[in-house]
Amino acid sequence: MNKTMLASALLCGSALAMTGCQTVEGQMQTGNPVNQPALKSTIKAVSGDKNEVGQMFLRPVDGGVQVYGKLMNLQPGQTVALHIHETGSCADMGKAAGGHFNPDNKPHSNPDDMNGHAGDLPNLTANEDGVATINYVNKKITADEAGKYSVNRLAFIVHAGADDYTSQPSGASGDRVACGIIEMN
Ligand SMILES: [Cu+2]
Ligand SMILES: [Zn+2]
Repeated sequence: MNKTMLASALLCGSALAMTGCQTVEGQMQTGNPVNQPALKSTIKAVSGDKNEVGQMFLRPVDGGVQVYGKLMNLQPGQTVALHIHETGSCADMGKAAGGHFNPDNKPHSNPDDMNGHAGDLPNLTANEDGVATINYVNKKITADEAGKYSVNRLAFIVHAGADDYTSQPSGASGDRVACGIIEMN
């Protein structure tokens, strides 16, 4: 099994509705198949039994890094914020992850704004099965092992609410509910 197939298998686990599975598989087929995910992250709840609630993958593509994956166990229709935070720790209910990854001292903003945090990402909205997917090219980060803009060894944080893309310093997106360390695939 090559890495693309492995990623598909992870993304298309039994908990995932077929529609969501097909969506993620389709997304994976649109990019350059030479570029395997360089980085990955297993997203876990920050409280309770710290159950796994999602998977994220990052791979270099033309002009940026494709961030793709899914979150599970959301409320149907729930919209949540996802960001890359500056410290690779999920301790203390995710607070140890610090603020948004921001190597150039920019304000929090819409993820498409090149004058915003490098770690800003679009909100995700769950389907009727509580599964939300993301497929987004972030132009402000790299998937390299190290470097000023590399997100290796940083952390994804999922928040309880949506990012308004405006409020400082983090979009008023609510409590940290899940977290995952980003690591080499
Ligand atoms: Cu965040
Ligand atoms: Zn931000």
